Amino acid sequence: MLPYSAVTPKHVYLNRRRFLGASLAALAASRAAFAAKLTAKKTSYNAGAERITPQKDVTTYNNFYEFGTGKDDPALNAPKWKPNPAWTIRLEGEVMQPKTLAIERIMTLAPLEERIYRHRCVEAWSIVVPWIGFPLSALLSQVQPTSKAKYVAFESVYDPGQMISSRAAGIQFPYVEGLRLDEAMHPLTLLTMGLYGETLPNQNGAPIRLVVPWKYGFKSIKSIVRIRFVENQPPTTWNLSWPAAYGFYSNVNPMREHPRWSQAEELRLGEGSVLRPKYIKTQMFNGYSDEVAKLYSTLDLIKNY
Ligand SMILES: Nc1nc2c(c(=O)[nH]1)N[C@H]1C(S)=C(S)[C@@H](COP(=O)(O)O)O[C@H]1N2
Ligand SMILES: [Mo]
Repeated sequence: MLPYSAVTPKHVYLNRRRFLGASLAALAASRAAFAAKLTAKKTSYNAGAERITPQKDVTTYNNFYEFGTGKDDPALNAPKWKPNPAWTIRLEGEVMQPKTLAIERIMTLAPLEERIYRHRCVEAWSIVVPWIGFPLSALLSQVQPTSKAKYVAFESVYDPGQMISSRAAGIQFPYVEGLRLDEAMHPLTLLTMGLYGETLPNQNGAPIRLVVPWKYGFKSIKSIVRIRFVENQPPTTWNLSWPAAYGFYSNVNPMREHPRWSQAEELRLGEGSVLRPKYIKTQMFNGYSDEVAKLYSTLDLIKNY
């Protein structure tokens, strides 16, 4: 794994500059420096010999329903979005003392790492992405949960003036997700601010999103503004919209079919060709069994999908 300790102060500085609205030239320079550091320290995390998906596929074919339901809508519509430059995340609920943290402060909570993760969308396509971030646990440990806290509920930003309506999207906004507290604290669960050596493009969940690599992609909630510690399993957007298809856990599981399609295989984006698309076998927990299977040792994973 990539230890960023050597370059952290510079990163912190560069990121501050970026979020405080540095000039365009300084921004370009800081991005270049940021990218250069990352290339120098590139580390693969658990992706084996798999190829990193071309950046273009990752940023132009995806889901961000707030900007439209087509796979090319986020790349078409999200770049115009102006996320609040004074972005904050509110930590609240079953905690001793709720806290609101500014993005600049959040960036300093732990050394940034580059992690190459497989990402498996429930719609049976997959990508391999070099994310930049650090474990979510570094943020969660900024507050002290009460003994009642068993789950963590996440909420995305919703700006009706710049995003489509719930009715048009067919799902509830703001987009909400949830994890069990032990899943949220797991070292693989990444709070993510960048990809491919750059800050997150809007369509991938700027300025800060979750990446939970052993679960279907929709658990990786984008553009987070609120995190609530709760006692009971919280509602999640896709579960509310179609409970038979989308459960709370949504661990990648090739044995458990979606009502409309098999989950045994996935289309790897950016490889193969139109005539010969590359399909590969989907792995249990998306290939992260060694790390996470023990979290579910007492659960029936067909019932608890
Ligand atoms: N707020 C919000 N978060 C979201 C979504 C969304 O529509 N809105 N889509 C999810 C789905 S279905 C997937 S596959 C991933 C896609 O992440 P990526 O675009 O970075 O690949 O984001 C997830 N997070
Ligand atoms: Mo997805």
